[in-house]
Amino acid sequence: MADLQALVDALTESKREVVEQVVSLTQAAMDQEVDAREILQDGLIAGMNALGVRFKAGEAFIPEVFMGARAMNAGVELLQPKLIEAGVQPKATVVLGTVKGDMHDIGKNLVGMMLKGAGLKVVDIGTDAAPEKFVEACQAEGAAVCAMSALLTTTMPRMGDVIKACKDAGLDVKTLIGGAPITQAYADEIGADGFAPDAASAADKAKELSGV
Ligand code: B1M
Repeated sequence: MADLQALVDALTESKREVVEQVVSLTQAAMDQEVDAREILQDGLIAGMNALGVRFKAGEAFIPEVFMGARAMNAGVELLQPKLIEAGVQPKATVVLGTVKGDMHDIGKNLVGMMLKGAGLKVVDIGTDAAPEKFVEACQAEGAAVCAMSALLTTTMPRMGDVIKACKDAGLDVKTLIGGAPITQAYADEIGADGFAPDAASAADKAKELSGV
């Protein structure tokens, strides 16, 4: 019997050797012919969720989350052919970017990793992204959620511009915002559908907003 709990534990603890551990535990589960969806859901995603909980509680830090995300990506890569065979599709698509005028991307990248860890497809449009770029990507990808990051008080207002551009384009998309200066009060003020204070909460919120 494959030990998916060991996979969950390796990701939750996210120690220095987590990438090697996850690759070898994923391979072992595949060798024992455990269903790829089970390995993904009950091993990799469950482990990343647990690491997210530790991160939110201040028990794990950015390096552990980055390593965990790298390990998760390595595991998913290994599983990919089996997942395709099993017809596994991401649950929903999130377009993610840092708004116009803002080059900060460390937090955004962390959010992207947690979203992927939650089984969502992430279309990362990078930094300094104009409202039209968000709209085009949401249209092209049929995104359920348009997610924006801003780190500067001077670029926060660009989030309102993106929300307006999505509405003007008639998009059926929920908007999610976050970043160091952003608060729930600000989200309410500009009419965003959701706010998340950190990467793990962003994944929870994106799932809630996309209804998956
Ligand atoms: Co900049 N910078 N920076 N900077 N920088 C800050 C943000 C600043 C607070 C530093 C300071 O003065 N104390 C300050 C902003 C002040 C303000 O507006 N109130 C500042 C400034 C002023 C500037 C420049 C203007 C400096 C200058 O040139 N004079 C300039 C602006 C450039 C630009 O963007 N146009 C600038 C440049 C840079 C660097 C390029 C040097 C570098 C960025 C490198 C990069 O990102 N690739 C940089 C850095 C590293 C920082 C600090 C030190 C760290 C930011 C960071 O990555 N934190 C920052 C000071 C600080 O925060 N202590 C600072 C770690 C990251 C994991 O956290 O991004 O907050 P964070 O993400 C969190 C949450 O906010 C949340 O989840 C993440 C983790 O859980 N979150 C979301 C983020 N996005 C989310 C989206 C969501 C939900 C949650 O939903 C979609």
